[in-house]
Amino acid sequence: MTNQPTRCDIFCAVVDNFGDAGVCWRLARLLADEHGWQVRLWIDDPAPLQRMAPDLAAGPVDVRIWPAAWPTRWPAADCADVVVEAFACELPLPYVEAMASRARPPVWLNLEYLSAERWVAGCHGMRSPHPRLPLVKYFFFPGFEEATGGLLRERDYDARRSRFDEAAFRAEFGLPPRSANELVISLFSYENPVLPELMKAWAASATPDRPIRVLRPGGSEATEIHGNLSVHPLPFLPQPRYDEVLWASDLNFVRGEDSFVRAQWAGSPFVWQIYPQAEGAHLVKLDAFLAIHPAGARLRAFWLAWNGAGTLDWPDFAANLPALDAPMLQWARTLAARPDLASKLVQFCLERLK
Ligand code: TRH
Repeated sequence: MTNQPTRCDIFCAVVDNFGDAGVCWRLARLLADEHGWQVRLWIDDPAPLQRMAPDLAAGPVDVRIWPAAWPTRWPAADCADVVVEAFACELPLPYVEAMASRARPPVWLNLEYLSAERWVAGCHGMRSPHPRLPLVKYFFFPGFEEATGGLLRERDYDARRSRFDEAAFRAEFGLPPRSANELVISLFSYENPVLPELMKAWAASATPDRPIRVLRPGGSEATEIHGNLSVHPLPFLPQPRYDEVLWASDLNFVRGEDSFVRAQWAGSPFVWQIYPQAEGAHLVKLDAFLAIHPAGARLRAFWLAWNGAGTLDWPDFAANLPALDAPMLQWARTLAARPDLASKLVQFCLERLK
């Protein structure tokens, strides 16, 4: 290798899958900001990125729109040293041919979805030779165990958190100062048929001594007040600021992959709505996570019900909340002590680029 920065192309096909853009953007930023890589992010729909990163034109990631039709030939010199194919999206054939024509082919990774299933550690880093061309693709699995690719986390996460000013955050979004014993809940979810029932349970359990304030990031409705329950929409914030919503809350409802990971870094109790899949495949993944989490047994019934399997019992879950604080923090610390995904990815690639 010369001392030129490593060039990396990330390919992301969003289709209507918002979170894929979230994961790719976070990875692209980390590789550029923390590792000095020269990153291009090829994305078919820039709309989700523009919401998460309104300042993206300022760099450091070079965002390119994935064109409807690619050029038929791609210059080999325009291929990166590292090529990340996110979530098995198919790379344009001319690009793959250009990769194969290079004297030293790029390190080609398929970045997979996050899962706590046991087989993940065994499959992380596995090779898949191209059937026709002299290329090898490696499977790169994010994960919770040491033997996986790890999780995305910024080096300055703790510093940003310690600078967070909750009172200023609340004032900025028109929320009154926190009252004693207020339970603040952030709610970021897919459409969920159980939500009206949960809202009713919140309204029924909120009291003057224990009011409930729900923050709905990305919500467009007007603020609603039902007795001691208030529901406030928040604007969809730039990606780093979504952490502030989590820090300002005592309980976080999150979904998909990226917000799910952020809730774990926040270290407060959280409820995960997993992306629903055919034939309940998502419930297997949900269960795999509950099995490795130190509070899994306490979370199980409520999480399953939030994901459509079982009866939602808010009073029972609420009574359990104080007992969740310690295991949530312990889990956040355990994970944060491990190398983060971007550092692992860099190491994996540099070893193969030597
Ligand atoms: O949008 P998601 O549902 O994404 C999911 C996952 O990627 C999942 O693995 C995939 O299978 C599924 O899509 C189809 O939820 P997720 O992953 O939490 O992504 C949301 C992104 O939006 C995340 O990066 C955080 C960001 N965000 C903001 O930047 N600002 C905000 O105000 C909010 C609420 C979110």
